Order: sequence, then structure tokens, then C-alpha cells
Amino acid sequence: MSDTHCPYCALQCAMTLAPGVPGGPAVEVRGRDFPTNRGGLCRKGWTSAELLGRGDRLTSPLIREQGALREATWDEALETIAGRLREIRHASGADAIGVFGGGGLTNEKAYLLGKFARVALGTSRIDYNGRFCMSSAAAAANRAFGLDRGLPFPVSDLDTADVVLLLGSNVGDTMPPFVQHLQGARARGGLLVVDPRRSSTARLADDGAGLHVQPAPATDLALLAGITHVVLRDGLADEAYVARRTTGIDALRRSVSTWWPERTEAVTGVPAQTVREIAHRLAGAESAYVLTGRGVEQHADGTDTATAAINLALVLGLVGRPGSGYGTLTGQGNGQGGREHGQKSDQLPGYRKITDPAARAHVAGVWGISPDALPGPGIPAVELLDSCGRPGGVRALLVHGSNVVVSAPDAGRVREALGRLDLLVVSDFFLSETAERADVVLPVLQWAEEEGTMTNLEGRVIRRRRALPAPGQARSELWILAQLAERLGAPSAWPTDPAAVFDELARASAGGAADYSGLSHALLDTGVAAHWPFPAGSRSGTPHLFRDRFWHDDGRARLVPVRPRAPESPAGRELSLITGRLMGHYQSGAQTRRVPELADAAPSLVAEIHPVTARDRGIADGEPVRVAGARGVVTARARLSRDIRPDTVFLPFHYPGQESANLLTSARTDPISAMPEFKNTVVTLAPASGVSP
Ligand SMILES: Nc1nc2c(c(=O)[nH]1)N[C@H]1C(S)=C(S)[C@@H](COP(=O)(O)OP(=O)(O)OC[C@H]3O[C@@H](n4cnc5c(=O)[nH]c(N)nc54)[C@H](O)[C@@H]3O)O[C@H]1N2
Ligand SMILES: Nc1nc2c(c(=O)[nH]1)N[C@H]1C(S)=C(S)[C@@H](COP(=O)(O)OP(=O)(O)OC[C@H]3O[C@@H](n4cnc5c(=O)[nH]c(N)nc54)[C@H](O)[C@@H]3O)O[C@H]1N2
Ligand code: SF4
Ligand SMILES: [Mo]
Repeated sequence: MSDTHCPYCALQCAMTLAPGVPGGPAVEVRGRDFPTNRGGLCRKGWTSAELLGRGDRLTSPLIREQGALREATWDEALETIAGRLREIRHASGADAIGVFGGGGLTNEKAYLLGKFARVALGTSRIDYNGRFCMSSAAAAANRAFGLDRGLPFPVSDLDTADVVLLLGSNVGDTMPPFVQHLQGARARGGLLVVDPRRSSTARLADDGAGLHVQPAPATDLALLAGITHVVLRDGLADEAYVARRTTGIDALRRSVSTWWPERTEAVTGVPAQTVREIAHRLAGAESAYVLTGRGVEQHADGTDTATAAINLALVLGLVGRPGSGYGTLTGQGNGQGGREHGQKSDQLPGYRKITDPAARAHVAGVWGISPDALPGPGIPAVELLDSCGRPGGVRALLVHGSNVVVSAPDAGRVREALGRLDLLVVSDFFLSETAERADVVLPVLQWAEEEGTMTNLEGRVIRRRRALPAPGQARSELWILAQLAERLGAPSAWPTDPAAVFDELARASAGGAADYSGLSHALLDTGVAAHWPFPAGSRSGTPHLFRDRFWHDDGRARLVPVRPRAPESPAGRELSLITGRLMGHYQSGAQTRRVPELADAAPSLVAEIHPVTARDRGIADGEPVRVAGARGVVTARARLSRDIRPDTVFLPFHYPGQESANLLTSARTDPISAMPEFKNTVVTLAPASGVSP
């Protein structure tokens, strides 16, 4: 029996792995009581063990030879990689080598990957898929609070809320056991869901449990400006809190002064009366929360939209007030920890800035190198991928924990970019669509085969535990990085024991924003509730942030005036495409498309279309439909539904090849966070048999 957590999302539901029965998966998954999931798991969690023993699991390194991948020994694979990296570095400099990490990696792997890039490769060119996920919310929180932790309070605090304003999050499908934390608000009629689709989460607000507000895609900033306008105009703001704990109210007041409810209605489609009602419901509640998800963050103005949500929460005095708050729902299993330990192009461990001389000196000290040897900031994910094979760009790319061919925006361009590389190395446990294109593929461990830690959506550090041995030749990424570092003649120590890597990580994080220095595997094994910061010498963590002060030097939060820009919007017969998730698939689908029960439930791409929109275009329910945009075309099956706005179409992004929604999305990014515009693309629809658009 082994107590661990689910391999998938940031809720990190607790589970126990018991020995499997003959003929079934090697281990049996049981839900385990924990404050986040209280024993519950979703369908993905229940079926997660099926991936452990699959026949198509990678169990040997692969090297491309005459166009095809063939099995190789570890020595040959590692020598090949090290040799090519040395050549490329010699010819084109260290920045010709790029590293692409993932928010699913354990803290130990994320930390060692960042160190490997900076110390063993000497490159600044590292970034990760969290750029596609949490970057807008993180940038907004850093700007407003001086610190970014998805939820600055434990999830269970939500249980007693009177009102929860949930913007662009579909927890009903993306974190099903989380829904139990919304029951209190539902019972009091206070669940307010903002989504252009009547998602499963929006339906939770039916029958008097709350409200579903259905704005046009990409207009949330205007909606939030309108709500904030009403709060300030109707005297609903917490003036004492604003005066004592924030700066910038005058500029904020000016920025929302013209967003009266009728103007907000004209832009968003949300009735003026509803805008007023949301403001009054939030202000009138004893216990109120504002929460955001990817629906509002994955836009070219995602940072400003998340900022507008924070501004609203601040003027209402919610942030840091017991029983109230603002937060964002982290996505990937280690979406939180993955952004703290140095995978991000501008960060060093402990959530430190790579441009800060004191941070560089501290981390270089832990690594036993000179601060001058540390590279500076690199470039964010979209730019990094696009730089592949271009002059001044990267010639080699090492991918750990992301299937960019399916999940990065403008997938056609990504496929071309990877094709321009001299060397693509992918570490994975399945031959993902990205691994299929690699020159060298390295087989790594799955969650139930490794020890480590993850940091969940509440900033709580938890233990992942091994229940099974590694299959075949699959190896730990800690070992792989250490082997490559040695072959590259890197300075510093390269521990491979996860507990030892954690201890080094803890030292590197000491004094940083995300301080783990009081933690160790041994302490975590006692079951302590380890919400960071958890500095050395402290006996408990920090479940609640911002109770007394924010992280800026003056202790105050910043109200930042943000203004809606005109989003790219459809004209004539065009529609807005929004992309997102289905309950049964995870991300690029590399894992869940291999679980028969999940694949059978959603085997191929389905477009959600309003019946009026479909009728207009001669599209029938269940028939193939072409979704076309400026960058590409995909074919899907139509599912007619009144749950979506007539001007909008929805596609999940879980499928590869011609069913990849990202063939349509744009690589345009937010100027502050570098988040791509995943949630708003102009498209046209036609029956698949019809003429091209
Ligand atoms: N089943 C499943 N669960 C997952 C994942 C998965 O792939 N599958 N991935 C995990 C990860 S990494 C993440 S980041 C989270 C994401 O979790 P969520 O943020 O809940 O997921 P999404 O489906 O991307 O988007 C949420 C909602 O935003 C809406 N939306 C789209 N555009 C807009 C807009 O302009 N405004 C507003 N207000 N809403 C909009 C969509 O209709 C959708 O219902 O889920 C995690 N959990
Ligand atoms: N259109 C559109 N695109 C999106 C989004 C959207 O809403 N719409 N959402 C974006 C978001 S929020 C996210 S988080 C990204 C996610 O998209 P991806 O980054 O592609 O995430 P996954 O599909 O989880 O890919 C993880 C890969 O790494 C492997 N893997 C898992 N664990 C490990 C490990 O420990 N080590 C190694 N080496 N490999 C591992 C898996 O088998 C899989 O192949 O997609 C983004 N793309
Ligand atoms: S909600 Fe997330 S963590 Fe929980 S079982 Fe489902 S995928 Fe796993
Ligand atoms: Mo994500």
C-alpha cells in the first residue's frame, strides 16, 4: 500500500495504491481522505493506473536512424546527445540549446532541469508549458500582491462561502471533486459562473443555486470593469480596507468611470441589471470569493483581465479577509511548484528573479559556481519554439513533460519549427506526437514509479510515492540529467536521490518568495500541512497569505488600472472559437487517449455549435464540419447544443493531427505574461463536404 496523489491535475487528489488483482493493472487506485478531495476522484484519477503497464510504454531509449526510430542503449543515447550538444554549443554558443519543461514534473525534476539548463548547458533558453497555463494569473498576482500563489488560502475555506464568482473556469469537468467546495455557495444561491458556454459548472448554478452569466468571449475585462464601476459608484467598496491596504485607487476609479452597466452590456452582452446584481451580491456577502480559470486568462490581454478580477476583489476588501478571498485555480499537477523552481525563463529557484543580483549570488552559492557564470533571462515558450532553427535561435531542443506539437498555439507553425532543429530530444513515457518527431527519445518514469513532491493549487507541498519498479530500461529524469551533466563536464553536484535533490532545492529557495527551506521529505512524511512559505525553523507553513500584509515593500497591494482593448472579434458570418477541456481527457491527450474507457467516451474531435448557427450553415447534428481560420482547418463532428452562444463555437484541444484545435489558434501573446490567445480565434464553419471557405 502506498499513499500518493493523482498524476493529473492541480487538485492532486489523494489516493492509495494497493496491489492489483491478477489480470488487471499492477496497482489498484483507491480514493483517500484529504482536505482537497475528501476521498473523491474523477474518472481520470480512477483509471490512471491503466497507463502503468501498457504495451506501448517506452522501455528503451530510441535513436533516429535513416528516418526511423530504433532501440539503443543508454550509453549510446546519452553519448549521442552529449556529443551533439557539445558540437552545437561549440559552433553556435550555449544559447543555441533550448530546454522545454512541464508543469507536471515533480518539484525535484523541475528544479534540476532549471539548474541543468543554466549550469550544465549554460543556456538562458529554458521555458515551459506553464507559460500556456498559469502565466497571466501569475503575472497579475505578482503585480498586485508582489507574490503569486494560486490560492492564497486552503481550498476547504470555500466550503462556507456565501458567494463565489467563478470566471472562466469549468471545475465541473476539470476538477470534479472540487465541486463539493462550492456546495455552501450553491445552497445560499451564491454561485455566479461567468462562461460563454453553459458548461457543466454553469449548470451547477441552476435552480436557484446562483447565476450563469454568458458574455461574448474575450470580453471579461469589460465585464469586470462594469462590476467594479458599480461597486465604486454605489458606495459598496470597503473604503477602510482600500485606504489601509492598497495604493492606486484614484487611477482605478478613473479607469472604470465610464464603464456604466449599459455600456458594459453593449460590449459583453451581459444585461446591465446582471452587472449591478453581481456587484451587490458580492458586496452584500459576509463571505465572498473571486476565482479565475483559463477562460479569462488565456487571452492576449489575460494579465489585464486577471488584474481586473484582483482589482474587484481588492476594492471589496476580500483579499486576506478571513472567510473571503481571491484566487486562481492552478491547472497541471505541479502547475504551482513547476513555476517556482527555475523552469521559467526569467526565474531562479525560490521564485527569484534571474535579473536580481542578490538572487543570482544566493543560487550560485548553493550551486558552487560564480554568479557571473549564470546566464540571464531567456525567452518565453512561444518565442522559444518559434526560434527553432532560425538565425540566433535554438538548434537543439530538450523537451521534458510537454507535448507541444498538440498543445502549443498555431500548431502548424510549431511542426515546422521542430522540423528545422538539428537535434530534438524528448523524454517521455509514451511516444507522444512530439516524441514521434525526436532524434532521440528517452524513456522515463511514471508517477507511481517515482518518489518526489508536488505543490498543489493551494501551495501545499505533498509527497508522491513509489509503488512499482521501473519497467524495462526506463530511468528517472534526475539520473538522466546527472548523466548528461557529467558527460558535458558540468561543475556542481548532481544528486539523483529525490530526497537529496529536495534538500538542495530547499536551500536554493531559502529566503525567496517560495521558501521551502523548512521542508524535507522526512518532514512531509509526517503529514504536516505544508503550505509555503515554510522557512527553516518554522513549525508550520502558511495556509493563509496576505492576512496582515502584501509582499510589496510597503506591505500594500497595488490597484492597477487596466482598460479593455477591442478583442479580435468575428464579422459577418465569422464566429469566435473558444478551446478548452473535456472531463475525460487530459491536455494533449498523450495519456488519456491511451486509456480505453476514456478514449471510447470521447474518441474524436467534436465541435459544440448552437442549433441556429448550424441551421444557417446547413450543418446537421453528428455530421462532419470544417472549422477554418487564418492559419488552418480542422474537421470535427458537429454537436448541436443550446449551451453555447450562437456567435461562438467550442473545440477541445485534446486531439492530434487534423483534429488538433491548435491548428487554428494564434501565436499572438499577452505583452506582459507571453500567454498565447488560446480562447479567442476567428473562424468560419461549413459542412465538411461543402466548398472551402
Ligand atoms: N478533464 C481535464 N481536467 C483538467 C485538464 C484537462 O486537460 N482535462 N487540465 C488541467 C489544466 S493544466 C488546467 S490549466 C485546468 C483548466 O481548467 P479550466 O480553466 O476549468 O478549463 P478550460 O476548459 O480550459 O476553460 C474553462 C472555461 O472557460 C470558458 N471560456 C472560454 N473562453 C472564455 C472567455 O473568453 N471568457 C470566459 N469567462 N470563459 C471562457 C470555456 O467555455 C470553459 O468552460 O484544468 C486542469 N484539469
Ligand atoms: N487550444 C488550447 N491549447 C492549450 C490549452 C487550451 O486551453 N486550449 N491549454 C494549455 C494549457 S493550460 C496547458 S497546461 C498545456 C498542456 O499541454 P502539454 O504541455 O502538452 O501537456 P500534456 O499533454 O500533459 O503533456 C505532457 C507530456 O509529458 C509526458 N509526461 C507526463 N509526466 C511526465 C514527466 O514527469 N516527465 C516527462 N519527461 N514527461 C512526462 C506526457 O506523457 C505527455 O506526453 O496546453 C495548453 N494548450
Ligand atoms: S480532479 Fe484532478 S487530481 Fe483529482 S482525480 Fe481528477 S484529474 Fe486527478
Ligand atoms: Mo494548464
